[in-house]
Amino acid sequence: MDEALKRTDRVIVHVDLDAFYCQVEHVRLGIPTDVPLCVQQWQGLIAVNYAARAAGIKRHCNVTEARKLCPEARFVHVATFADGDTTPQYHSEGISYQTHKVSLDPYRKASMKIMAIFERSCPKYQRASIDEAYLDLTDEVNMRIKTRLASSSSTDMDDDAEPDVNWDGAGILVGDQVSHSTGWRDLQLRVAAEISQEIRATVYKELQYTCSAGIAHNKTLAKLCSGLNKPNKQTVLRQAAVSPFMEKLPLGEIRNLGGKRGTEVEEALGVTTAGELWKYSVETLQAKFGASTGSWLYDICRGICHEPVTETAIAKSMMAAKTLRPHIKTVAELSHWLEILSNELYNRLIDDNALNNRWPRVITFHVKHPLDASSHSRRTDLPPFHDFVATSIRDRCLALWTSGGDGSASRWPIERIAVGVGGFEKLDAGVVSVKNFFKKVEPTDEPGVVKTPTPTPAPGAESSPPSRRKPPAKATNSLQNFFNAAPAPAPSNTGATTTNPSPQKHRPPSSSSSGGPLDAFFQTTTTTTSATPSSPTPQKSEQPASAPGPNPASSDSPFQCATCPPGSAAFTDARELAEHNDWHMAMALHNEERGGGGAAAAPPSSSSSLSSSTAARGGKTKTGPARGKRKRATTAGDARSRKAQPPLAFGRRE
Ligand code: TTP
Ligand code: CA
Ligand code: CA
Repeated sequence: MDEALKRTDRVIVHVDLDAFYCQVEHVRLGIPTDVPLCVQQWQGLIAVNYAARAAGIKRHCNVTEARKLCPEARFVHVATFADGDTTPQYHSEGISYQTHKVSLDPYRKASMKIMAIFERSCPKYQRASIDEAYLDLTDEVNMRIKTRLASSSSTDMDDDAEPDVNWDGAGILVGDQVSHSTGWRDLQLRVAAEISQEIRATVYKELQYTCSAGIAHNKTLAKLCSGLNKPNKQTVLRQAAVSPFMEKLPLGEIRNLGGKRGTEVEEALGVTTAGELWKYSVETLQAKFGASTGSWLYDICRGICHEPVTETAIAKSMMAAKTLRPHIKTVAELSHWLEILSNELYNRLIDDNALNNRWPRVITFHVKHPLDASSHSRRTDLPPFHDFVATSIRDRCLALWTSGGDGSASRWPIERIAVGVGGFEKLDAGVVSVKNFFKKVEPTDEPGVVKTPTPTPAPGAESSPPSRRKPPAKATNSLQNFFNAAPAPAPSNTGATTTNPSPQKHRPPSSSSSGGPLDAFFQTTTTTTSATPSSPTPQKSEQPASAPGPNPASSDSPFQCATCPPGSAAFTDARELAEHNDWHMAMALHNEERGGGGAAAAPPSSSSSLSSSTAARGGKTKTGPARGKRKRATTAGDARSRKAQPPLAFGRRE
């Protein structure tokens, strides 16, 4: 038996929620899922449920078009912060980009709960976007196999014998729908299918969300499979079916080959499917695309992928930003928008503290004036956790603004503002006292009082999910650069013949600064970003969010990004362009914080998926169990909260 298990492989499941934002709204509003429902942001749709898809509505329709296609569909606008809101609200009237700021908090929170189930079910999991994760089930699968064999007569099985596998009830098989097969690897997949069903059932039972899953021997194949039979189904790719499946697979459907890089390969070699790459030797591919990328291509077109499931890195910074249209010209307006950003960061910081027991030291305030090429930034300290209230960040930024320093203090108008917090430190020494301090606080309904005894868990690398996250059609970096410097791949028993390092471990090229898929997915709204690379595995469909990408239909749009390479980032309207610019600003700040200068970063390429409202690196993010509800400080309550908390040393109110 032990010998036989050595002939097995890894078993990876990729799980992706069905029409995720829509499901969150179905559950919140108690609307049955067979009612067509779309989630809108301003006048665009960012999620469309399956009933609405059946009526012909697509994600890139606008609300007017969608209503024509399906008059009975429900349209739910994402939550927003309006003037005076300290937590995001589901406003339904008068929502405007000029007066509101989108919050994807409800989806982040739902995501945290889902990820907690994944983690509970499989400690080796990797959050890959706001609504998807990879689970490495190898250990659990092999344990189940051993246990079952031990309790049956099969223990006597000859090491050369191959076990019988019954596929009934396992899900949909890619290729031939065989009902039986033999082999250890198939047995592993069959057991993984069983565990996957258990996990999906748990998600449904606890949260009423359905999800789809792909089950295969590596991440790339599992990801390809999870989308094959949506919604609410799982798909298994047996090793025997890999070659026929890959042979016909369009190159662009493979992770990292969905954008410019895929096009580069297609054009250089005149190929469109993975199978057409088979005729090229690894040496030829390396000569054309570089050693790492060539080797990676050679493997990936055969369905070979060594990339490990890695735990999510924790964010190193958080940021919120807003492009201001019209530009603002008064301190009152600045104060208004800073308060909105302050509230947003406040909520996320408190969640992050509950989850990671850390607190940032520094606030960086960024201001961009219309005619300036780059923004100006200044820093100050963040109040300690126990002195922190919802308006602390606003007050400190206003103090920075009025204190002058780099010549930007008195300059109006302002086109964009961004506020970042970073320099996180563990509250190690004070951990007990700080936690105890809050535990002793009596619950109160008084608004504005920071009661932290029972915080809700936040996803580690929190970030805002994406809004429009179609990647720019053209990435700025070459395919070759993409994988350079990749670490050597883990040994594989998939039969790979190449000895070159696995490129997937490389950071995506697009933004020198950042941009793992996690970032992306942590990303959130276009206007809220945090930057920082996290996961080393860029994924085509996981580009959530970082840089709001251009609408593919708008390549001749007059709304072109001035920072991106000419023609590479066109938007349908000024609002989308503004959101995209917010992302640049966030990235610039992030780069600056990392010592990379303040220049605007390139937007994520199609495969780099940056994102995030929270950037990360350097730690493990664990989604822990909910610790209960916490009252947030509110603006109205700030005065009251100040009774219990000393006023800030500086800061000013308008
Ligand atoms: P997806 O998983 O790509 O899509 P989905 O979950 O809505 O539908 P499917 O069943 O096909 O997986 O994205 C997850 C959520 O991310 C989606 O519900 C809304 C958000 N999102 C955006 O805001 N903008 C985008 O461009 C995309 C692709 C997704
Ligand atoms: Ca999904
Ligand atoms: Ca997804």
